Amino acid sequence: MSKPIIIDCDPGIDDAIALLLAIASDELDVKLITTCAGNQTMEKITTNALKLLSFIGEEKIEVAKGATRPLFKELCIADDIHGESGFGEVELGEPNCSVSDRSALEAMRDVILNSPEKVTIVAIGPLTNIAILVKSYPEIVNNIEELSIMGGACYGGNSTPTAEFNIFVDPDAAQIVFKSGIPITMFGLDVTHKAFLSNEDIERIRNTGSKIGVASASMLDFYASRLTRGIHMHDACAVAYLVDPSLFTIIPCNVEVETKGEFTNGQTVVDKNDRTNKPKNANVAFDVDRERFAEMLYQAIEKFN
Ligand SMILES: [Ca+2]
Repeated sequence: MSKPIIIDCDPGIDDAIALLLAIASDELDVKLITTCAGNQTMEKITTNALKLLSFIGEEKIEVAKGATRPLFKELCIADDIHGESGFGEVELGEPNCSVSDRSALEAMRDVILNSPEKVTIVAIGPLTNIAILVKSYPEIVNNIEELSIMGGACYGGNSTPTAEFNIFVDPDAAQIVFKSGIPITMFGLDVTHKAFLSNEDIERIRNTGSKIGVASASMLDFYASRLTRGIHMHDACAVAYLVDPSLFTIIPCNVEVETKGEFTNGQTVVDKNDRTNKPKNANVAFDVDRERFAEMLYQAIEKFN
């Protein structure tokens, strides 16, 4: 039986690949997509989600708008990596579906409460929507199976020397989520930097010949042109784990989020060596079988032929 999931995202090129993987996977049933400002502004990322669903003929999946900015900080976006539209220079055409009448908060609550099984949330943007959900409806925490998060790092950041982008955008939200008691699996830069595609992988995706294969490869070309250290499929890790957990090496750790540091705001403080004896509130991924991961992404995209 497939696992019911909600995807909270900010598409975003690697979000697009993560969405394709989730939708293609028989193991997962995407009940809802919610958006959270991050890689680009709310209007752009929500339009991107709708365009992608229209492009692949999955217009029936509900898309609900969430937070337009972090809880307390000003929004910072990643247009340097994802471009002016959020999808590089790829034009997927106008969407033929519209955004939900429900807010992300209400839609998440309803999907979780109405599901006979516990629902898993894949959070691949800043954690603002999830923090608001936890604070607004604490009674539904027990109905959440797991949070699979792309964010943070044990060693070194990409927005600052110590902070990863998704957590850096809204550290206050992240700290609420890590303290929520929901089972968390964290895919930080320690593992996502090992989850890269090679240029050959991208060519293989392009050569599927399908319109989604060609569009995905064009997005990845743009993404590659903006990155100097590899074509990292950050967000897809949080989905791939739900399809096949055996891809990853995971260590339970205590994780706290730095919300006050002068130089370290947004850092995830991962107690990998168990210095604090604090409760292990997250399973943190440190390694991935890259070859199998890349093959999984290829096969997912090929399925849209
Ligand atoms: Ca993202």
